[in-house]
Amino acid sequence: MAQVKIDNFSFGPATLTVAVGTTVTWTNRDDIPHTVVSTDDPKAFKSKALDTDDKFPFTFAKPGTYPYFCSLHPKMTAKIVVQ
Ligand SMILES: [Cu+2]
Repeated sequence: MAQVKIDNFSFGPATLTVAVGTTVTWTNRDDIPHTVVSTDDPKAFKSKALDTDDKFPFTFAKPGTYPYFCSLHPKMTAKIVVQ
C-alpha cells in the first residue's frame, strides 16, 4: 500500500516511486481542503476537494512519471513515478 500524506501545504513524499498496478492513496492531514490533480493533459487523475482526513485512491496501470498539484494551492506540487 502506497501513501502520500498532505500536511502543512505539502505532499509527502514529494516523489513516490511505485510498481505498475499500485494503488496510491492520498490522505489530507491538513486542517484545510486540498486537491490532488494530475498536471498532464488529459489529466490522469483528479480528486474532489479533500477535507481533513479524506482520502483519494488511484491505481496506476501504466508506467511513467505523473506530476500533480493542488488546484487550490498551485504551488503545491509533487509526482508519482510508476515503474
Ligand atoms: Cu492545497
